[in-house]
Amino acid sequence: MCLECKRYIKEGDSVSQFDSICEVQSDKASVTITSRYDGIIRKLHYNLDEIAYVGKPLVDIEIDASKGVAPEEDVVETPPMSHEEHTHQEIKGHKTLATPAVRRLAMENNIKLSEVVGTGKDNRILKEDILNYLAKQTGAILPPSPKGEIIPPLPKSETVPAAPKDKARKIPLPVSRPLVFSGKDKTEPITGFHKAMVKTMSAALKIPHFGYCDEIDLTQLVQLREELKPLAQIRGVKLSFMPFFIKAASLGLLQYPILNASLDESCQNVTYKASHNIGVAMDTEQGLIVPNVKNVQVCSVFEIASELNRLQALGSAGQLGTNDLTGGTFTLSNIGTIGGTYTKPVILPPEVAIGALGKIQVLPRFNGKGEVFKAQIMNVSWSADHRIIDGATMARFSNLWKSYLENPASMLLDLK
Ligand code: CAO
Repeated sequence: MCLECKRYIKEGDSVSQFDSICEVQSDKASVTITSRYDGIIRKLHYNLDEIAYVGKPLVDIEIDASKGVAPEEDVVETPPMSHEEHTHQEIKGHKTLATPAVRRLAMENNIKLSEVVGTGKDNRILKEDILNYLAKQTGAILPPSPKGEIIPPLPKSETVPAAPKDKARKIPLPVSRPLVFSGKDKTEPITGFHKAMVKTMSAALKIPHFGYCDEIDLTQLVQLREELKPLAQIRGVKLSFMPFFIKAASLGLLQYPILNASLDESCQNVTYKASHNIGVAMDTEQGLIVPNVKNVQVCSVFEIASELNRLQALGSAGQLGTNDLTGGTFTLSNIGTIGGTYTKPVILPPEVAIGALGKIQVLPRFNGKGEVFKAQIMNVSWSADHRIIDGATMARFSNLWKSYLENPASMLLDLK
C-alpha cells in the first residue's frame, strides 16, 4: 500500500504537536498527518508527490539536542510503539492499546475504546477497528483493507476543515493528465481515488445490470428553481437541481424500498436500508468520488442543498473523509453538468440501483392541446441489479420520480 504525499514543512522548520506535516492520499480518502512532537524537522524521507510506503519513516524530528533525533513519524499505526505512555490507557482496570492518532479518531467520533475489539498485536486497536465499529453502527460497508494499510480518519466535524496555517491549500493536479506532450509513452501507477475506482468497478462487473431510460420534462422545475435560488442564496446556500432530484428519489424509494437495499455476498438475503443515504457522483481534480447525503428521507430540499454544498467544497479540496464516502444506499450521477443524454451507469456495490442524468436541453414538445412549446428536457438512465429488481419495479419507480419532478408542487404532499 502506498500513499501520494503533499508536504507542509521543510527541513529546518520548527513544528509543534498537531502541526500539519503533510497530506497523504490513499485510495479511499486524503488525510493530514500531524506531528506527535515539538521539535525541528531534520530529515524528509520523501519529496512532494512521491509515493510514501506504509511502515517506512516519513520524517525525522529532533525533539531535544541532548536526545538526538526523535523516533520517526510513522505513516501507519500497526507497528508497536516504543513509548508505553502513548499507547496504554487504563479503562476499568484493563489496558487498552492504541496509538494517539487512533485515540483521537475514536474521540472525534464519540467511540469508547473499551467497546472496540482490537485486532492488532496484543489486541491493539487499529484505525481499521474504529472504522469497522463505526461502519457497523451506521450500516456502512467498508471495503476490505489489507493488514498494514493506512485507513484515513473520519472528518472532525460537519464543517469544512480549515487549511493548514500559513499555507494556502493547493488542489493537487490529477496524476494521469500529462501537462507537456513528450512524444513518449508513459507508465505510471494507479493511485488514490483511481485505485478505488478500479476496485469498485471490478466488483460491479459481477452484478447483472438492467437498464431503463426515459425523458423528463423539467419546464416547471426550471422555473421553480429560478424562484427559489435567490432565497437559498440569501441563506448562504447554492441551490442546483440536484437537491430536487435527490429528494424526489428518496420519496420514490419510500414506495420502492427494494431499490434502497443491498444483497449479501451469497445472494441469500436482501437488507432493506432504513436510511436513504443518497450518493452523488462527483467529478473532482482527484478523480471520481461518490460522497453521500445521509438520511435524505428526513431532510428538506434546502437541507440537502446545504449538505451538497458542504460535500462539494470538501470534494474539490480533496478533503472528504471516510464517513462521507461510505454508507451510501443509492446513487445519482449528474453527468449532464458536463454533457450527454443517455448513459449506462454502473451500480456501486453493495448498492442495487443508480440513476444517471443527462444535460437539460430546450427542445420542442407538444402540450396537452397539441401545441408545440419550448420544453426543458432531461434524460435519465437507470441501472438496477436484475438479480433482485425486475424491470417493472424500476419503471414504476422512474415514473414516480418523473412525476415529482414534472409537477414539483406534488412533492409538497409527501414532504415531511
Ligand atoms: N444539465 C444542464 N445543466 C445542469 C445540469 C444538467 N443536468 N445539472 C446542473 N446543471 C447546472 C446547474 O444548475 C448549475 O447552473 P447554475 O450556475 O445556473 O446554478 C451548473 O450546471 C453547475 O452545477 P454544479 O455542478 O455546481 O452543481 P450540481 O448540484 O448540479 O452538480 C455535481 C453537482 C457534483 C453532481 C457535479 O458538479 C458533477 O460533478 N457532475 C459530474 C458527475 C460525474 O462525473 N458523473 C459520472 C460518474 S461515472 O464516471
